[in-house]
Amino acid sequence: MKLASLKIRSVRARAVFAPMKLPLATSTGTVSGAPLVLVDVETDGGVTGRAYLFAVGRHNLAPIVQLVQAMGEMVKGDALAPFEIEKKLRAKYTLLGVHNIVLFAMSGIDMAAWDALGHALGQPVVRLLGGVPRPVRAYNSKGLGIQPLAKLVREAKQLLDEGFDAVKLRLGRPEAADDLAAVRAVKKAVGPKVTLMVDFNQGLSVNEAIRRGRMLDAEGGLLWIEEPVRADDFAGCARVAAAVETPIQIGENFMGPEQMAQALAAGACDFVMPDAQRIGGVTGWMRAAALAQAAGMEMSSHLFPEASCHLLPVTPTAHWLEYVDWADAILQEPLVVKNGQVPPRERPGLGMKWDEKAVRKYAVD
Ligand code: SMN
Ligand code: MG
Repeated sequence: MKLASLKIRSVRARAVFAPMKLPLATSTGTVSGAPLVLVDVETDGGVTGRAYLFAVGRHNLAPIVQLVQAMGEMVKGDALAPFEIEKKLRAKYTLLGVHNIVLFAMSGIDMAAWDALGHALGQPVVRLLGGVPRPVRAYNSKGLGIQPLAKLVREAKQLLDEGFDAVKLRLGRPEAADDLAAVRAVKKAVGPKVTLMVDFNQGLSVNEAIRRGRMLDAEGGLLWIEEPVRADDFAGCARVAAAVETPIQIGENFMGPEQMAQALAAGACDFVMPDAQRIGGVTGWMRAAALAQAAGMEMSSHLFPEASCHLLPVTPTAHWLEYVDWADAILQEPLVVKNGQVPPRERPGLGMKWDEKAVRKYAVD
């Protein structure tokens, strides 16, 4: 298919609230369902590109849908060229600010546009980016929220039985000793071969993060400590990273590669884990990957496993894929994980097709 004749005809955005098998209780809020915005970029050539966005809360669906639709009007008739689309939309939103849900909407259009390119060329997005589909190491990030220890331990075993050898615990209980007890209980139950990460979801002050970080250093055996303090407090996070031995992981809240560059300049962390919808889709991810490469820093993904399994194989410092199944309910062929890896996928684009029956069932007006 000739790309030169491939123009955007319309952009469709639909809201769904998909059921979640395991709710996730973090120190700063609970997620118990998946509010998703489905983005369809339709082209004159009859090719459609698809991507979804995660709205975090149901109440955020409507404004994100409206932003995607407004941006869709702006790019109607334009070439199916993600670089050009990003440049145009960024310019249109400069005075408002390219942050948060504005950036989510741009990222959704970007990912759907890359998916459409993949379909037009009959190639997976990883190949368009110069890579080859490869198995990607993944940890199971469903569940393991803040909950009673017996339930936590049962859930950890169950999540590993799904074919993983790595899981992430959410910490940030009111008492540090209770966090330590949770880590110990899970470590004891799963044994030393399992990789464990922990996530405070921004719940601590800088001083408390240093105190709990040192406590976890002494306990040992954790691959990373994630988001100990407020996501945009790079100076504070740098103090934590300097004081704590266990690597500090941040990045799910980087608003574009520009903010990631600021975090790196501040020495805020040891590892990064951008989120496809906050970093600017496929286009933003590739820029972030170059920053991580220049910094010599391991880069993992946050959510969006379907897109991330195309992105990590072209990330020079690729680390771990975060696996969740939150879009499974509306996908025709959800991602599978075997032996702790997402196997290579050869289907075109990002490889997602909507299960339209499920989309109707979970639709939100
Ligand atoms: C997380 C992800 C999505 C919603 C809430 C919390 C968590 C993670 O920080 O890293 O998985
Ligand atoms: Mg996190």
